[in-house]
Amino acid sequence: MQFTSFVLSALSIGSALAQAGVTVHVVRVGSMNGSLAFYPNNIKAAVGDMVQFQFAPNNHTVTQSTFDAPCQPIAANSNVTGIYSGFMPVSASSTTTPTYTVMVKNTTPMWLYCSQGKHCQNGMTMVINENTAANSTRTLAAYSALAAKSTVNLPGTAVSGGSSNTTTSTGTETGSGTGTTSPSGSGTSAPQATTSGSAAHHVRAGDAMGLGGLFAVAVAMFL
Ligand SMILES: *[C@@H]1O[C@H](CO)[C@@H](O)[C@H](O)[C@H]1NC(C)=O
Ligand SMILES: *[C@@H]1O[C@H](CO)[C@@H](O)[C@H](O)[C@H]1NC(C)=O
Ligand SMILES: *[C@@H]1O[C@H](CO)[C@@H](O)[C@H](O)[C@H]1NC(C)=O
Ligand SMILES: *[C@@H]1O[C@H](CO)[C@@H](O)[C@H](O)[C@H]1NC(C)=O
Ligand SMILES: *[C@@H]1O[C@H](CO)[C@@H](O)[C@H](O)[C@H]1NC(C)=O
Ligand SMILES: [Cu+2]
Repeated sequence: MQFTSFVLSALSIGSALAQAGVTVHVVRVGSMNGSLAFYPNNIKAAVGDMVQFQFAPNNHTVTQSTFDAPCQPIAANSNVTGIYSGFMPVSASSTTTPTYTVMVKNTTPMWLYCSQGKHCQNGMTMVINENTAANSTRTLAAYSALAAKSTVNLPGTAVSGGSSNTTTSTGTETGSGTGTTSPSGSGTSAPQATTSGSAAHHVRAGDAMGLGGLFAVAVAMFL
């Protein structure tokens, strides 16, 4: 099933990049059984970790907001530029997966949403390094509830904070099977957040990316 499939891609890429000493958290952006969301939507990432967003059909974004104003780019409400992937159109028949990869610069919570249509209001929201110890009201659930009530859903003005890539791999597809994993760790408070970084990965998704069955992915080249 889809979640298992997704986890497999995380494991594949994570283990490949582990050789380079880099922890990569893979987040799938898009629908899984018709539910628009980020999978997973609540992750803990250490400073220096990479977060790679992998875009499923049809046309999503990763956009950073403040906690208090979901569905609006963070730059509209703070001095932080924030991360913005731009729109990532992907056809249902695509065999490659566009990616957008950022490096985590600090552990300040990063609140993220998809700026397509009403996706932000309808559940495409997530957090990196939620920190309820610093402020117990700033939970993903509360952020999502605020998002649901937003009257706007705005994209960023320019792609920022990370590296995008639309991959066309010549690598051999490998890796089918099952696995389980979950994000773990505890957050710490930190100063203002910005994120930047770059990484280029070749990722080839099998046709199971969109429609069930086992997932196959090959990392042909990285960094
Ligand atoms: C997706 O839907 C199918 C059929 O309803 C179900 O068997 C499968 O478990 C679902 N997968 C997820 C990840 O919800
Ligand atoms: C942005 O930075 C300026 C100068 O440092 C400051 O005066 C202003 O209050 C900041 N605005 C926000 C929204 O933080
Ligand atoms: C993706 O969505 C954006 C915003 O709605 C739109 O401007 C763009 O044309 C879409 N791209 C494709 C290929 O549909
Ligand atoms: C906690 O977060 C809420 C929502 O952003 C904010 O209104 C409140 O002032 C924060 N509390 C503290 C102590 O910073
Ligand atoms: C995408 O990956 C290829 C191969 O690694 C690299 O040559 C290219 O510069 C990357 N593009 C971006 C925008 O990172
Ligand atoms: Cu979306």
